[in-house]
Amino acid sequence: MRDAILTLLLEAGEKDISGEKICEQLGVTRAAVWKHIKALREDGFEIASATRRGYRLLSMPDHLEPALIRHAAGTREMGQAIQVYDSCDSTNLRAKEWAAQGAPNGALVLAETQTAGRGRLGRGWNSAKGQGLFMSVVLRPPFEAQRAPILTMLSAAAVSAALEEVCKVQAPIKWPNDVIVNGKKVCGILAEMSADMDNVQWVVMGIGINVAQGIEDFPEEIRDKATSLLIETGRSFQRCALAGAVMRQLEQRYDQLMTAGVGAVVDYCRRHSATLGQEVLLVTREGKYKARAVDLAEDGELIVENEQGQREKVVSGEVSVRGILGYV
Ligand code: BT5
Repeated sequence: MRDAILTLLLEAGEKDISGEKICEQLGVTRAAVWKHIKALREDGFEIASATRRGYRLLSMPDHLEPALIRHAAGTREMGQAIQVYDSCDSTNLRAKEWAAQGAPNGALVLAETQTAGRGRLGRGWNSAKGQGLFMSVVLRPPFEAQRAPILTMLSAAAVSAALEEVCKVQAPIKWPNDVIVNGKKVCGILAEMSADMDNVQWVVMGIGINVAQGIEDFPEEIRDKATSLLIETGRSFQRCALAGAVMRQLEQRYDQLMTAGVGAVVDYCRRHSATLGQEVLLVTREGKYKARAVDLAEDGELIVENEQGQREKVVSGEVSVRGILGYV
């Protein structure tokens, strides 16, 4: 009911919506509407009310609210089915559980904080309460497992484009799974998948975006490479609006991938790459070596040139790419 009332207030925008209309549309009593409006106010929503004219939403707190995210996204699928946790172990774990129980394509899990936020290869993800977006989307692409890595790039492209749109910052992609602002990591992506012999059953795309941390909020050992949108722009951003923008960008790009193939994603990542042209250190199971990142292949894999001038393809998931001079 809270969600439905909030949705009606959001849809009314700058106009008032009468208590009577809310009662009619939702089939509840005036007293019930009043009770929910009161609860919303207690949670920090500023709602104007005037006799005979009705209610109007003036401002919102920075809570993770499904109705706000859905409204900001304006999508068909991505970010429409939503679960929000105040605290959970990892949104990827929760989304994997939901996926196994049949969550639809685009289902989204968010948390205010994570007690066991995860990075790749067993690493952790620092998840300061209320200061970041910690979210995981369930994707059900109708293709085989070896095509799944493109979805990580697609998600990185969606985050990069959303940050450029909402925060007006340049947000290039450090291949394959980081989004960078001013040379530091503002977002990391962790893809996990379940597949059978023929097809992907689901992919859970975990996206962590640092929104409102100050530098002292990060543990000391990552302060040289981590940053937040607040640190880089000096501005605060509504996390629901940002989550909605990421979902909108994700849906657009996902639809395009399904209808026209990988070309547009790879092209976006090429044009917004923090990696291409850089000297990088490739860390593989066999050891480390230096190379220059020269291009993205048509399938999105990284092409590097080693010190002997030979070119080779790097497959994501098998290597870490590190900058020689800084993080990028
Ligand atoms: C990643 O791994 O960048 C993937 C991070 C994915 C996080 C999201 S949050 C929602 C969802 N639920 C989860 O449990 N995970 C996903 P990787 O490339 O391995 O980078 C991890 C490394 O980044 C760590 O070892 C630290 O050095 C650094 N790091 C940790 N927390 C960070 C933060 N908040 N911001 C920037 N860097 C961080």
